[in-house]
Amino acid sequence: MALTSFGPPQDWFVDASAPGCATATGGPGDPFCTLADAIGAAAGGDTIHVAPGTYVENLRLDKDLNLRGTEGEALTIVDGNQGGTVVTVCAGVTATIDGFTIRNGLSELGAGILVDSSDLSPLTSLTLSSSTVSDNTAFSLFTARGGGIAARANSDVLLFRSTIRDNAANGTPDLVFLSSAFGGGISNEGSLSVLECTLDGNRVDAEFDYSGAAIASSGPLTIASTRITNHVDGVGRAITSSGPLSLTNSTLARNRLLTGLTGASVLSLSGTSPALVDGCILWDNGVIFTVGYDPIDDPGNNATVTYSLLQGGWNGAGANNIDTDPLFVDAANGDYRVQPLSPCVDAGGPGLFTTSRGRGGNPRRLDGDLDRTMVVDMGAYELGNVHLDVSGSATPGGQVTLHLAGTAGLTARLVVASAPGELVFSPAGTLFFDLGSPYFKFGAGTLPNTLNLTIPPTVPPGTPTILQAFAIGPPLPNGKLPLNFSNAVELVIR
Ligand SMILES: [Ca+2]
Ligand SMILES: [Ca+2]
Repeated sequence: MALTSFGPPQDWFVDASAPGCATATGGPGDPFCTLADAIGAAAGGDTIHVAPGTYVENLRLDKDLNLRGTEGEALTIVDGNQGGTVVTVCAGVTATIDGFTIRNGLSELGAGILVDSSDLSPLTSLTLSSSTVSDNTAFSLFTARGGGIAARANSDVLLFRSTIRDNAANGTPDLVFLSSAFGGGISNEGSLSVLECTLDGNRVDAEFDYSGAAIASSGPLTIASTRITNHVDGVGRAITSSGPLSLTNSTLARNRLLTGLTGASVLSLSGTSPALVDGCILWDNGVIFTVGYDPIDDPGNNATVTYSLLQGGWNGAGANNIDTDPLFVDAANGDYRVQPLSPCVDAGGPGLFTTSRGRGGNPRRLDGDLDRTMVVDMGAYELGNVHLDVSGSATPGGQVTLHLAGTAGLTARLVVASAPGELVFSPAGTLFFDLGSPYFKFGAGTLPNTLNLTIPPTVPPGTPTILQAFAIGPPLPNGKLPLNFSNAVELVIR
């Protein structure tokens, strides 16, 4: 906690398109025009609700704040206009940011987001969820660090269900300066967790020294159910890590070299910290080695690789690894889910689960091959036999359309529930609603199927609604039925 108010936490409102916002008080129905006005008015612990719009601002969070993009990341944009870092989390602050796109920053350090802590400050914390950090550039004549995000020492950062893409850390190509660049997507000197995220298309380049097109990390680093693809680094290092590393159920693919250079390793480890790679896919990275210390399998290393698919294999500590095509659905067009006959389905490790969902929202452990044994898949995505999408008008009396995709011919059922929850239910997966709250279920035909659902006119606005489907497979020889739960779709009736 940096600054605390003496009253209860307050809510503030921002809407750039609201009439009269220039003289507003920031209360409900009287929103400010800018986030800076709301940050100035708020006290530590307050929450700022931001309506859709593009806010051309460079923000400094100098107290504990919660920023909420009310309509989500696609519609709520903070644009730094290349006028420095877009969002700075000041030393000692605890901040949460949910539902924003943060873009177009330009600075030496942390162009999109800078978590500006130090060994001399109190712990600085950021949770970034359901957000996108894109098209930011760290540039320096000397050392550029953290194109998308830079987290300095003594920070604790959680990235959750977010996308970090098309950011860059660049040094000058001028021969006069021996420039360096680290962390095109993210530079971490604190403690970083990246859960159910996508890192794609970040770059790093400089004259003298450069590494970590996706992530350059010297502190504790945890990555799970995350896709890390299409990065460009002169020596092929998508991730460089010298601290303790846990990399689980993630996909590293199509990370590339700068033209004409030869590669080392897509995951480059240094130092003696333990590194665990479990349940991952490392494939088609255009490098000579997959995981390594330059050179790979340095007997002095401290890495263990288990239940993973590695192109080129692995000769170090660990077991149950394979070297065969993962059968992505369509990697060239950005679809890194695996096909039903992939060797990665139900082939992950039995013991280690750090997220409840795969990237894309399916339960993290599903019985993909319908043999009634629920096993996590290798890679960032979990193959499921049923997927639910909802479109339409989630209003009292409105109608929504439910699109049930999945394995043709399976029997589908649907649950409509009123409170979120999380309960693993072997062998079917995870229920994402609370069984102790009201819910009802009904038959939903045969996959694939489309159904219309009318929302009762008596449902009050603001009511949360969770929809989840399940698929029932053909009976096994012992008469038992295989089951899969789908992703959950969470609606708020407005
Ligand atoms: Ca599975
Ligand atoms: Ca199975």
